[in-house]
Amino acid sequence: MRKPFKTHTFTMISNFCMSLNPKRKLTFLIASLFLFLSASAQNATEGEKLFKDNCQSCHAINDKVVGPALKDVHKRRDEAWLIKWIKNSQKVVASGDAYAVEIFKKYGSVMTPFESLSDGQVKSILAYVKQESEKVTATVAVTTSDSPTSSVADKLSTNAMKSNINWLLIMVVGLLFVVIFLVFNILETVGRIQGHDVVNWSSINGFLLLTIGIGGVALSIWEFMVHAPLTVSAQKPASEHGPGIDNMFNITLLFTGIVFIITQVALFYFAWKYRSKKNSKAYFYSHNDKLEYAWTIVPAIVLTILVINGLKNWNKIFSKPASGTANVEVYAYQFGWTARYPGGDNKLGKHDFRQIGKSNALGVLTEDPNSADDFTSSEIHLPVNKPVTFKFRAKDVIHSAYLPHFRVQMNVVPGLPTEFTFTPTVTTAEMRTELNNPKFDYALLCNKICGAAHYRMKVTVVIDSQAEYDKWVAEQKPAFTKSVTEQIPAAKIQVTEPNQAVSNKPLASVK
Ligand code: HEC
Ligand SMILES: [Cu+2]
Repeated sequence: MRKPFKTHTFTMISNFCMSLNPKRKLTFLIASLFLFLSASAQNATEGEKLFKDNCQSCHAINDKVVGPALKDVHKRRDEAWLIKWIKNSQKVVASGDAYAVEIFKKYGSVMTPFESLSDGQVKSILAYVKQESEKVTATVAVTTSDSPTSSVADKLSTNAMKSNINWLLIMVVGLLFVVIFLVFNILETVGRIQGHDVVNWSSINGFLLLTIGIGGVALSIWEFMVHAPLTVSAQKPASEHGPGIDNMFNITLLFTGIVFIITQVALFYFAWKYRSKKNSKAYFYSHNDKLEYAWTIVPAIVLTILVINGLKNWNKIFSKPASGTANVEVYAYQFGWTARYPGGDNKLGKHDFRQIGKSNALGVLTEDPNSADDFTSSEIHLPVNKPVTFKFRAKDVIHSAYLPHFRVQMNVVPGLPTEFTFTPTVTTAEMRTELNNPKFDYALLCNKICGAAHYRMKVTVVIDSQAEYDKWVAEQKPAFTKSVTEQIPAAKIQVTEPNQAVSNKPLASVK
């Protein structure tokens, strides 16, 4: 048993040293530089954005998500095939293409058709995928290429090496504990021989507890000062009810913070102060009525204040604004969000889950005249300073709509519509200036672990000025016309032809 252990340790140490070899680092640098220059950067940048907007909800480069990992897909299929596939995969499957039929069978779900993407756009997505595929291959190749002597190291990727280093650290720390343990063991034995205690465990424990107490409180304060300002809660709220929520948080934090500091200081200080000493005797103290009154009544009062404050805010948030509320349906599915806007009539068409299908992802009833001018969007636009009601609907499992900047969160439950009305008060442009970050965007995130690609459930929310918003609405096209929802039996459809003039009316100007 000794030998393999030694060999293993040796490999780990040699790997560790290898990772520090400057020659290796240089090779890696040159290789990445070459890669960077050779990739058609411009193309791939556009591709990256398109990929993130359209494909990322189902695909990653190296991992299987809903669809296959796209790494090296350019080696599997030629460009013409890929373009056809991406524009309409079902068409390729229907044509009897053996490869297409096979992957469709294997994954069993339908990839969204992207007929609106131009060939050039698809090509730029493919360029991005190619660039990303090569990045990963290159890293592994460089790691392994210059260690010709070690056959074990040849097989190790960068990750494996990193984890070996961690193991080494864990071993060192473990050994340290063993040494400390042995030292104390020896000291105790010495004490026993000499007939008096060499190690005073009570003092050591008391001292350690005091250190942990001071260290813990100090770390909490540090965490607060350093990381709290980086959170969204530290930014000014971008909705009308936001300050109320922040206020509640702050008051709660103030009270709990005071209690936290007092109890932690007392806990650890007493553990140290009353550590066992020679000849010290415990003081018997059965109870104190005044103390018990105090720690019952004070928290009761504080909690009552917090709850009343909470109820007041709750009522304010959930009492509907008198008029002018625009409805937007926010539809959650694994793994993404689709917003449906009511169009000019400000009425969302009815829906029925039985209608959910290939080209009617939301299951909207096209025979409902109200749906004729409804349009969908993968980005949520809202006009500033207008109340909006989000009507939440889920296709599959429970999701949670979280808009941290607006201090909004609501569960999105299949079969149980929920809603939230709020008024955004700061436009995206204003927030960008405020934060001095030209790339800032509001986001709607899923806040319920809903499956493997939960983390991808993020869409951009844009708060426009009324003029920008009207312009955006005017550019949208009705989504539930006959041609888009052709799979519904013709007899059932009585779609009134979409009326451009009506549907282009800005949402908020409709009462
Ligand atoms: C709704 C989920 C979804 C979206 C969005 C999606 N795909 Fe797919 N994709 C799939 C699935 C599922 C498959 C596997 C085949 C099948 O079931 O039809 C697939 C297969 C593919 C393949 C073939 C992969 C292989 O290994 O041969 C390519 C290429 C591809 N997708 C590219 C894209 C691109 C590019 C986009 C974005 C423009 C995209 N997909 C968006 C779900 C999706
Ligand atoms: Cu989710």
